[in-house]
Amino acid sequence: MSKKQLNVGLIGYGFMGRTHSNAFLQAGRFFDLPYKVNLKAVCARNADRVKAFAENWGYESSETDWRKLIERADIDLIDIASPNDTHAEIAIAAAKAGKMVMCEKPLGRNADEARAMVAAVEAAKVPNTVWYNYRRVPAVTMLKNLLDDGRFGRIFHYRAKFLQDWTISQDLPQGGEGLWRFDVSVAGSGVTGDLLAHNIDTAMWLNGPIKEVSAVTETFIKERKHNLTGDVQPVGIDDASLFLCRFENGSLASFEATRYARGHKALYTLEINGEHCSAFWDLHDLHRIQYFDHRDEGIVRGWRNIHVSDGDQPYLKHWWVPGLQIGYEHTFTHQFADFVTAVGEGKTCAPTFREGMATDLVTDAVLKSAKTRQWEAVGQ
Ligand code: SOE
Repeated sequence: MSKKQLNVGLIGYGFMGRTHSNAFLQAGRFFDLPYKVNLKAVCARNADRVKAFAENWGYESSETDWRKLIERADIDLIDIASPNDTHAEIAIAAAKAGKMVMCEKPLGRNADEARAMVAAVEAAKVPNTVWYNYRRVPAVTMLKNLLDDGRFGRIFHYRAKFLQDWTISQDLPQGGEGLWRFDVSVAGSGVTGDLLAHNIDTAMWLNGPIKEVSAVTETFIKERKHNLTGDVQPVGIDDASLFLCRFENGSLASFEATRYARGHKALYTLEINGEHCSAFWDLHDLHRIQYFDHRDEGIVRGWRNIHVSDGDQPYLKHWWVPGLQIGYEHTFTHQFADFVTAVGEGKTCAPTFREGMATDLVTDAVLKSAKTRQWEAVGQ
């Protein structure tokens, strides 16, 4: 029997538009999905470039107005890969039109936007998910399984960092294509919403909700030329953001994100310390987990360096043969495969919009605490 069709309409063709398109193409080749996925249309404002993108990735058609894309009866799923200031409006309209919605992180520019998005998808009862892709690195998913097994015992500490260095130059303008992450009105915040949001999403998935935070942020370069106006304007984003927090399970944590750590391009690291075990993961070595179990026989006790590449480890039986590792782009393929599978089974796919909102509530508390210089409770 031939499979049911799932027609995708993508909005945005930047870096994330490419990672998502690759996932749409790969998922059905490596996973047994309940639907045949069709790349129906891609939408972006520049007609020539969106056509070229459609040709390159195999989309059947293109649009330059997202409202038209949402109105199309031949689209089942709207995927939002456009800048942060477009997420809420598009997601709410898509949900009202009865479309499934996938949205790039962060869900909203703040928790109020996220709340409205959650209300829209839940009222319309449409499948939804936020692309927090790092959950689906096999080594990170395996760590989640180890924690859920109860091997670690009580958790005491969590430590996470996301370090980059691409914005150090004073000459880099803000705003416009590729540089909208510098424009606070578009991005919502700087590294807090862009990088820490990843750390927070993974942390809460692994270690439960965050209760309260104490943060410090800094904007090192105070003014930059704006690409759209040509004027030198104040910079409204945070260039670095650090916070301490307490999880609901009583564990303590520290988080740090910056775009000013010379030499680091995308150094996402996390460590968790429990009563019996500790584990460490590093995006630059993404197929490995460093794992320590105090219950090992003393004479051989020590840190194990586990190469997560075997068929019985998460996602890997779908790829090559044992020992051959996979990489960054696969995390998006895993999320899309999980989403389509969940839709087929009438289940939700984590992180849902509601779970994405939980991260926005923490980033809001971080930004608030940096302003008030007080501990702030995470809102509801
Ligand atoms: C920023 O440089 C960025 O591209 C983020 O926006 C992504 O979410 C992150 O995965 C890599 O870095």
